[in-house]
Amino acid sequence: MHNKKYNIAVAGATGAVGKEMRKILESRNFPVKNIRYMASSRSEGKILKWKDRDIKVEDLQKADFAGVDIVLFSAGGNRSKEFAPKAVSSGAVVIDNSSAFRMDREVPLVVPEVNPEAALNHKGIIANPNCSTIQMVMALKPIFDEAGIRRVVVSTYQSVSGAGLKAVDELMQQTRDFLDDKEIKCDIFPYQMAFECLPQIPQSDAFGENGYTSEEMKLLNETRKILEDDSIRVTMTAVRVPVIGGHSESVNVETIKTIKPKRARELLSEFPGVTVIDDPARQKYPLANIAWGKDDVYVGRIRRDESIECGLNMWVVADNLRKGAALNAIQIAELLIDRSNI
Ligand code: 25A
Ligand code: L14
Repeated sequence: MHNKKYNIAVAGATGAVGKEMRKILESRNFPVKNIRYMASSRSEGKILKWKDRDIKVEDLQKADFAGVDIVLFSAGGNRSKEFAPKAVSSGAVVIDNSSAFRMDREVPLVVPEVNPEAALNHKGIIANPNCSTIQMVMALKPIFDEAGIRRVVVSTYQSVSGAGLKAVDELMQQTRDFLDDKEIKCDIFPYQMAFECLPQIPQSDAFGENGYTSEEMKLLNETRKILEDDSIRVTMTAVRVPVIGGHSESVNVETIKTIKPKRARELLSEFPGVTVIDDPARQKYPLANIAWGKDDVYVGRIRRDESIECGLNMWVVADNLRKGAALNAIQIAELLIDRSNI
């Protein structure tokens, strides 16, 4: 990296992902010259730290992006649609965590370990993929490069932190109320989330005409875009489980060429950002509680799919707010800086 420093803004700085962004920018020593935090009018004037400095949260609606080099957006799709173009016309590069622009042909969709080159063709906006997609493509990429992929069958076990801070509070409260024999209140989730699995993500407007949820369709469409292969077939079920942080996934891959579990383990171990935990004899496999707070994607339970000629099963776990959102976005910014694209 050069010695240049950058003016950064975080839009949605008070949210679950925004909070991780602030932590990660600090811990990775990101070359920050000046930093600004933006959120809704509810949070205007609130003081948040940047190292030992006090930073006042601005109302995104009123914010002027002049002089900002990079804006990290994580305030929901509607806010991105409204304010990202404004930031771009003031000369900033936008790295957007929402689904607003992901499938836009003009917008690169980037996981730096998987398709870094795509980022360099941006026209002002780069999209950060969905959390479940990111961890899955991290595990698929080395297998794809070695053996090709015909089809993927994925079921997700997604934590409530993906639905924001208020969703985490709701799970905690419901758990207490359940144990205390009190009435369970549901504001965010459509049903009781404590001690339950919900085959619906997100909480509202989830289902399309084909019966799949929008979260499920992201796993198909985003995977094809990132791996640049529209022939890959993907079928998926996305499930919310009462875990606070860390998404888990059962991933079944049908490859074009044979690949042995031992070889997959080797390739995955060598892949940057992936850690293999796979020792069935000692009951070692990835868990949400291992991944939570960490940067890597954890892969284990790697074994042959004995029902087909060429196939593998694996269990893939990552911190959905870090690699699934904030960390990946900041790695995209670092990639632009490294390649002198900004
Ligand atoms: O459905 P949408 O709109 O697409 O939103 C998607 C949701 O997904 C989360 C994010 O949740 C968002 O609500 N999200 C976004 N990207 C994600 C990703 N990649 C993601 N989740 C996982 N992976 P969140 O709650 O964690 O963060 C929301 C952030 O967006 C800011 N925001 C909301 N509306 C805004 C806005 N900013 C500008 N303009 C708007 N109209 C939001 O700011 C937050 O930073 P905030 O000011 O609402 O601060 C949140 C704090 O305020 C409390 N709070 C929230 N709502 C209320 C409230 N307090 C009182 N009354 C309320 N009605 C919260 O407790 C929190 O402390
Ligand atoms: O598309 O509610 O980035 O867990 C990520 C969080 C979609 C919803 C995205 C959740 C969102 C998802």
